[in-house]
Amino acid sequence: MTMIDVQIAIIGAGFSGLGAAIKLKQNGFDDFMVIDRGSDFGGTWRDNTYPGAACDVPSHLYSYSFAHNPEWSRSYSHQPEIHRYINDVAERHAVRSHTRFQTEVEHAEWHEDERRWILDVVRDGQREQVRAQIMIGAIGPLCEPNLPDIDGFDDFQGTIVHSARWDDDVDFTGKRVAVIGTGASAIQLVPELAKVAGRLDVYQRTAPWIVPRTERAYSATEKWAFAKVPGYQSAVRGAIYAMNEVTAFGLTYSPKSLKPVELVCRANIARSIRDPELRTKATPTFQVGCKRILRSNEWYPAIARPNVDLVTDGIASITENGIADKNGTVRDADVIVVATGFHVTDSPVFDKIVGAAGRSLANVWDEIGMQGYKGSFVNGFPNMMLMVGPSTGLGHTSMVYMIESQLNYLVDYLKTVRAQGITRTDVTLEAQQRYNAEVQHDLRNSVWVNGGCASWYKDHHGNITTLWPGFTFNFRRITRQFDIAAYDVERRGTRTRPAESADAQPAPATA
Ligand code: N01
Repeated sequence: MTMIDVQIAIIGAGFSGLGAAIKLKQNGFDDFMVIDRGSDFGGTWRDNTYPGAACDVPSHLYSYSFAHNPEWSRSYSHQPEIHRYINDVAERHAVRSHTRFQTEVEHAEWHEDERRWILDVVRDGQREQVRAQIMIGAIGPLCEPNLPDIDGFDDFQGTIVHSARWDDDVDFTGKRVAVIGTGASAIQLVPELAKVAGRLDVYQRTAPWIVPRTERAYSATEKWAFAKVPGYQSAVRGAIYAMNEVTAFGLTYSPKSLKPVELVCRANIARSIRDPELRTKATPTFQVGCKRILRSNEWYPAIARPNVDLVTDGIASITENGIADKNGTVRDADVIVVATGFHVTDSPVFDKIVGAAGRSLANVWDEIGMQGYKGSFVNGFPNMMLMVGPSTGLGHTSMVYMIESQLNYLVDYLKTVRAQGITRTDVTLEAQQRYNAEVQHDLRNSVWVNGGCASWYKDHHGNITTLWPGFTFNFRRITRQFDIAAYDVERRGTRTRPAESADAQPAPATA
């Protein structure tokens, strides 16, 4: 078996893994390898190729601050353009030579005696071992498709496609199509499928709140200005950022102040749907913001089309030929599109990462909920930094901003390790618990906790462990510097690690 030794292994070549690779290079850390199971950069933006896939955060903010793109064609970009952008940035920063594509990490385990992460990977059917002093888990929270727990999937004789694993060979023209789910992915793909399908049944469990999408193409003059007028693109970026942060206030601290957003959503429904029964079905019953606020001008016109039915009776089972609802009606389908999201707090990847006490992330998080320190480190998993880890997700603005905050933290961590000859770093249980208690305290009045909805933002303990509470500039502030006091560290030639860091019992989750 081939064994490869590197200082730093980065798992994942999406926005965060690529960002980490670039920052490492820029700061003189050249001994690293990026590993990704796909065939190019982009992560979720490579994998989500369903028709209509697009970003609902404006492009000028949904991009790296160190790689502005004056050429964005539209105010909100579509998937192919974002995917292209990420690969262009990778090319410009020459990180491809550090990257192993089509390489799947099957298992990653911390070996205490060697002070190394050992990664078992499979590449072209060949097993290899990568040994790294530091592992960066840039695996992305939205990468493992979630198949709903509905009886009968195996019996279905037609075609099943998940939104995050699109199959371009499936022809929807004139077909009877069923879509399960009405989240961010579904509201983008349903309008496209409705244009070509013979019949389209959309199975809605919970109606989403949807604001209009103020999307438009940029003119040649605007693109010229973005490229040539000093500070113009940064100013636009800053303005988008500032406007979005206002929403953060409402989501976290004052859900009542989101009432105007709800009125905009209600007007969107009233404007687009005439049939009172369909209007009622399409109107959510939870507080706006409790689930992600979606953006679309096309969803309501699509579900009002004569060839589209919004089914709200609930799914009883999948049959050989279609879907049976809870009223006993069976609707035939040639293709079922499953737009039911991702395993976020219960990702199967968590089983593959095993820390110092021989326990996997899945074991640990099953017990305490998805907790970490500053979204980056987890007690008992030394020398491992997660990108977009616990409590870093957002409902209101660009994840790239959060990723870049973590990149600051990562670089300062690595510089500290280099300067001080550190061989082992483990966040203390006390620091992690204190941090999570603060996060949960900050979330107590939020719409995500009190808005009356079920969402993937919550873990199985009922805690919101995916979202950052409040303003993103606060996360930027706390990740500016690596705060070594929160960690048990061991330096070259010493073994000063206190016993409790790996072995102590974590506090149970509090719902
Ligand atoms: O997944 P979701 P998604 N029976 O989990 C329904 C990001 N994103 O892929 O609401 C019937 O949001 C479920 O119903 P309910 C973004 O962060 C961003 O759409 O749970 N229905 C829901 O309607 C987003 O939040 C963009 O009652 C079932 C849907 O499936 C995240 O990805 C674009 C069901 C799942 O919605 C995930 O979005 C796209 C069942 N058993 C995605 N199980 C941007 O524009 C689930 N559902 C940036």
